Amino acid sequence: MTASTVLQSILDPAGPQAAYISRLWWLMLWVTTIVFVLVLGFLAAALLRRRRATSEQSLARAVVAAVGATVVILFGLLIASVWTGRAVASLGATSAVTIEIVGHQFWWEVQFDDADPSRRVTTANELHVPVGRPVVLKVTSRDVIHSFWAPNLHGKRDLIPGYTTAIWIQADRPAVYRAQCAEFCGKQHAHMALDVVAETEAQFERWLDAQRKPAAEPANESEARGRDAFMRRQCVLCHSIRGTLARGLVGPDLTHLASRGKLAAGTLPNTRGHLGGWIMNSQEIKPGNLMPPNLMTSDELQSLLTYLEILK
Ligand code: HEC
Ligand SMILES: [Cu+2]
Repeated sequence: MTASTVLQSILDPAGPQAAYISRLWWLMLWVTTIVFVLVLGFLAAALLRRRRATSEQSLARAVVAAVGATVVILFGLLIASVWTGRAVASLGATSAVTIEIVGHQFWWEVQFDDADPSRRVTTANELHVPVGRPVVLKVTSRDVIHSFWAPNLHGKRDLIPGYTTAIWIQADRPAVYRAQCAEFCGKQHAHMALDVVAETEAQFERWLDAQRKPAAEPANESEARGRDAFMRRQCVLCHSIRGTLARGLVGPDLTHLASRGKLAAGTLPNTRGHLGGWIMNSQEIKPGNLMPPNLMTSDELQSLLTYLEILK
């Protein structure tokens, strides 16, 4: 991964929508802070002057003025919030990169559609987008309600089973932005993260081209043994590796597993050691996730890892 990872925060906006949201946040913070300070100021003044008599008339005038100011301020904030809601709803662009995101317990399926099915790209837990271009995310869920939230880019959006909604984002500078499931979806909800990799147009096209290729073929005996192990075991029932017989749709597509930075929705760095641990018993690492443990000899595991590592 080339770009640096930035802190996951709504206060560090990296796109137009997030900028609107953070501006609203600052406006509300300042307005409420000023109101708070004023109220405390009046309270202190009232305590200090309590012995002096005040005419009923001036008291009534003060109350009316305070109620008036409250109404004006609340209306102001309401207008700002409705305006922000409208502004973030769309980028008003006529063309955009369209990407489908499907939430699963507890990982993200990412699909780049294409009229030509052979050019369609399916990946998981990593979303690549070109910098400076509007992107439409069509989001839905296969099981329960999840919520897509990349705070540096946009607000939250629920992923609802059987229902697709669109969310516009645009990343203005290259970096890796962390997104997180923001709607409690089960035991491993907290381990359901997604990296949004914003890169230059050229890098993005190169990445997309690489993802379009079918999986790498084994080049030696150990890699071939690893692939046999994968095809012989239940892995094929749940995972797809394009260009092979593995067509499972229960778990993440593994065609280009080795190109991803992390494993299991941001839970582990993608290294050989972590991959081995995950395959042997992912329940130790992410208890309650939907992949069963796999008992195998160390020989079989090593060749399986050697094979999975060529899936760049
Ligand atoms: C019953 C279905 C099932 C079987 C069988 C299964 N997996 Fe999985 N696998 C999953 C699911 C579901 C996930 C996503 C888990 C999560 O992140 O919550 C997953 C995740 C993974 C990941 C991480 C992928 C990523 O993008 O982070 C790897 C690698 C993997 N499985 C390899 C294997 C291998 C190798 C086998 C066979 C030895 C196997 N799996 C068998 C369902 C299965
Ligand atoms: Cu979730």
